[in-house]
Amino acid sequence: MHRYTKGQSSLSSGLEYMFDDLIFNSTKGARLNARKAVIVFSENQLDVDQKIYWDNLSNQLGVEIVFIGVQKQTGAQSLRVTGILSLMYMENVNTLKEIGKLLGTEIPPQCQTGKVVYDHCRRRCKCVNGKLVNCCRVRTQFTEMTEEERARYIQVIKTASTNPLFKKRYEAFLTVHKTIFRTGIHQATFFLPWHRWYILQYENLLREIDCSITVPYWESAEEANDALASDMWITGDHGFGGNGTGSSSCVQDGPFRAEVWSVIESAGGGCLTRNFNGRFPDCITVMEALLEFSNVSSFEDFEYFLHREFHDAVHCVIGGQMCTDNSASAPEFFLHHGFVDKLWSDWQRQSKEHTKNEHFTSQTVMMPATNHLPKDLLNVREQPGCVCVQYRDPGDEIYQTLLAFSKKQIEDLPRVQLPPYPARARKLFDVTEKDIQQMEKIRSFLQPVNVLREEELTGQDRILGFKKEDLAKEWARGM
Ligand SMILES: [Cu+2]
Repeated sequence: MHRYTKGQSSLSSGLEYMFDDLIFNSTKGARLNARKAVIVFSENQLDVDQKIYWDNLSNQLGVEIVFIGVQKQTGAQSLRVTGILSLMYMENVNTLKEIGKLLGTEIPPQCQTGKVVYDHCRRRCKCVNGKLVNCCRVRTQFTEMTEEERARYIQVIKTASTNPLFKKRYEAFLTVHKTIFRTGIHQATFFLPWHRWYILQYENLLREIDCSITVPYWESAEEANDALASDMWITGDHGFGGNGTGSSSCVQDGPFRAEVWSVIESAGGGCLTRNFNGRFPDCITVMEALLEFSNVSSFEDFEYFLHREFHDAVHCVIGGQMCTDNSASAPEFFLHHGFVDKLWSDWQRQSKEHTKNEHFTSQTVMMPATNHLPKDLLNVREQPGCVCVQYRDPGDEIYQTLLAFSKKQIEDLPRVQLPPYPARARKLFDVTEKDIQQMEKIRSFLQPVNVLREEELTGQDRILGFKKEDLAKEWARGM
């Protein structure tokens, strides 16, 4: 049976289940010679055009049309239904909303042209002539999500990793990253598009469990000097748990603690491990890199910064499995990669040439373990399977303030010096002497003009790597 759902009347799985019941169970044996049927819920009159449409469908294609009136006053007369159509009623149900309630789901709100509407899978859509169009999955900053949303995301990961229905595929999928770790996916050739593809596949898997899920991102740059201080690592059901402890570095608290959760077989099947150590580039530096290397021709420098200085460093500052080729088995992997992908998309959205730059469009070799060329993943809004993704910018004061500053203002902000590239990352990501030289060149652009010493910072400033007060001062000066 093929189901077609149109516009705001898209149907929840609960309703679909009811249809199955209605069509198949009430007419015994019908499954053997199934007929085409369209079921229309309506609480209003149908307009004339729609009636012609249904009549045509019925007469020309032999499709059976079943109308279900859900309002007390909805009768054959008001629906303008004629002889060829069937009409049924739902007793004691007066509105579509009530059907939703009855089935524990929600009927999407009325679609008014020009309005932004979220569909039943929480995709952000535009409403045009009663139809939901340009629907996009929205990925948000993890620590800005509500506690309930965070807990739900974590619960879905736990279902995928433990429920026999998903476990095998979940494990096989995460093992791919390890299997092909050294086949170019961590070199500039494939790094960004391959990981964008990987996040998408992971998200697709999680959405089989709960279609409202998207993979959040962790905006780690605002906690660059003390990553462990982030709300990412709280121990309730809405955090990823804290640092590893003891000589094993096993995580002993939170939803992924050793007692209740293990990493996949291919990663050894033991406890999740973490071993926080060191720091990575702060959010001023990240913003500066976006501005400093903003030209299409500077893509390679931007990629180098994002990839080596930022991505590699965060992996190894968290440590444990995150700093090994088993990194994908750590649940935070995808939130870290989500942020890297978001930063790439920030750089890309400057222009069409930025989105489809030659570095990738010129490549003619398929990416490892995929049926895709790098160019298939260049537009976040047009990913394989017609998936549109949108990153919602962080809403916090610091991010929003930095966003409003000029390049010169950003450069002048006092902050601590860039940390050295972690020695642990050098081996893991096969970083060569030539790479190190390239990094030195990029670093020379990004080192602060006005240097702060770490000892000068306390409280939140110590976590940030700069003084929040300096941001406020600069803001006031610029007004
Ligand atoms: Cu990777």
